[in-house]
Amino acid sequence: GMLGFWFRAMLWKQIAMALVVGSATGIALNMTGHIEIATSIKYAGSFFISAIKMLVVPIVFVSLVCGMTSISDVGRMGFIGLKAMTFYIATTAIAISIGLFLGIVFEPGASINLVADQTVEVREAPPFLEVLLGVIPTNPIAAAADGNILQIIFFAIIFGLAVTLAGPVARPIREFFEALNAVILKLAEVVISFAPYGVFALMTWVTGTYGLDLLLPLGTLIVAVYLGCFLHGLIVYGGLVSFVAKLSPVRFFQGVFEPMIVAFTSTSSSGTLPVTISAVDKNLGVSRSVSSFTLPLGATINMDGTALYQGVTALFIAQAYGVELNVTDYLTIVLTATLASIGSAGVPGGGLVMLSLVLTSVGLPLEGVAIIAGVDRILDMARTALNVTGDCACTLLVAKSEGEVDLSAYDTPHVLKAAS
Ligand code: DAS
Repeated sequence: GMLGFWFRAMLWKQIAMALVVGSATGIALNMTGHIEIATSIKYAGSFFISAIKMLVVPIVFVSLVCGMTSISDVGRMGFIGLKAMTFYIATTAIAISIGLFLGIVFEPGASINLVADQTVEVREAPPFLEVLLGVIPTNPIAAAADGNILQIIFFAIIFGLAVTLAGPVARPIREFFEALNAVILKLAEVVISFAPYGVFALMTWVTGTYGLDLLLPLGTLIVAVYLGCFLHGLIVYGGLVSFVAKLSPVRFFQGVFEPMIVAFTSTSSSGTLPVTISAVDKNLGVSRSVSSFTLPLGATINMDGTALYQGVTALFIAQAYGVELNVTDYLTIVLTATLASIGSAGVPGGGLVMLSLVLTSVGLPLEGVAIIAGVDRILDMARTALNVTGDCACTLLVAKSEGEVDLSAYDTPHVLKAAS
């Protein structure tokens, strides 16, 4: 019967069903005035999110150490890093441009008339030298305890290199990490199998607390951000995968479906990492010598969805307050939104915090953030899903150019792999 049907379904189908049924349940609860039920269901979702987050630090560290010990050529590693960074920054700039374009075309703030009650002083971008210095952990254990991904990446890279450099004597260490990696990936698989229930609970909560009425006044803004994320994903990532990597874009999107939905409902790229790493490994056949480095890096600095959202919302706020922007302002937004998206933490609402940087750089009133904050969760879902998809697309492209994609794994239909 129904139960058998549910348990026999593939994981990605269960997740897709949970998304639809959860949204419908939330809207029904909201319309019948049972918002408190929707709010309490959130806790079921939080169990799932906590369980994945539990795996972030171990999976990033262990998989990166394993990735490093499987690389014999250090120069090549640097080259992979350079390629990934170039890709990350270029696609981010494209994303903001799409955001600005949609902001101009849709004019989401045109119907809103607000008057700023304070003049804003222009703020400077964050000191990047400081950010760079912050990458070196003075205490690696503290870095792990704080979940500071950039510091963990740094320590894992030099630790992994040292294992290689130490030669035969370090063989037990390498084997130990290989075994640990297999265990942690297994653990991730177990946690991910609960994704449908987490997704159901989180969707019920979001749609139940927002309801349809609350979304209407800012409807154009929401449509612009969702459309932008959709277009960027389809055209930029779909295009790069088919024309540059010469791989099937359909397989790509099938393969990253699970991390996309977990990102969509959890609104955290860092939190989604275990799911992302496992999907890129299993569904796309990317070698971990590339993915163990580019995925955690991407989850921390590559946020195309966040950049796109910052572009659209900056224009939204300018329109709502009747501020005219000139070409210099647009260029400033492209620059500061690139920096702001790099600086955003991969946590819920990380991009909203950094939005203030973009606004002040062109003298827009900061109170605008308050209006956005009301619907930020809805916007966060779309941008986080795009952020994570971008990390996967970049990883696939870099791996393909390095000959590190197992093409037979990539071409095996996702459904068959799930069944085996
Ligand atoms: N939600 C964040 C992420 O994890 C970033 C943001 O808030 O824009 O990708």
